[in-house]
Amino acid sequence: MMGTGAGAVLIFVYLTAPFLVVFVALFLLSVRRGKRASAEGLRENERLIRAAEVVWLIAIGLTWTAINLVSIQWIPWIQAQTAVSTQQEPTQVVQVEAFMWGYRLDAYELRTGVVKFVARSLDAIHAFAVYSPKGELLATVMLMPGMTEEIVLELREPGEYTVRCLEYCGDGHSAMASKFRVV
Ligand SMILES: [Cu+2]
Repeated sequence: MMGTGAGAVLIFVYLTAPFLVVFVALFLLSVRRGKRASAEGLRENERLIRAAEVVWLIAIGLTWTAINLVSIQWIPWIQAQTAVSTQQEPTQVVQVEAFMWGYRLDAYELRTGVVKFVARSLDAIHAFAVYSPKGELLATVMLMPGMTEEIVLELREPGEYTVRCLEYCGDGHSAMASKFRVV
């Protein structure tokens, strides 16, 4: 949990840094312009407009920073605790066939616990991605035709899970999905 949180903060910083540079540059530019304006002895209302621009810039910057800091807790993968990759022995095995454009799972209703998914593609390259009932991506594996892939997941949370394809595979790709239920 700790590790994931630190990773999230790091990514946040990486994403934020370029915007911060632009923001600081705009801010300095604005301040310099304001100084030049007062040196040139602009009329009072023009100076007010310049001041308002700086205030506006600061307000936007602060709002934007606040929104980013507050919303970091809602990045879904920080909370992805409903399933974990595990070394434990599976108590259930599900056979998965992927094809253009859908999935065939040989079980719809599973019990909470350790589940092994044995997946293969019947035609093109697909993916087998599992999403929790909350919509968090739990695991994904690429399915090459002719090869069998296995994912072992500990599914802790009851509810309806979604299976999706994350490898572009043609016209029906975006609708290529299936469901299973954990009780
Ligand atoms: Cu696909």
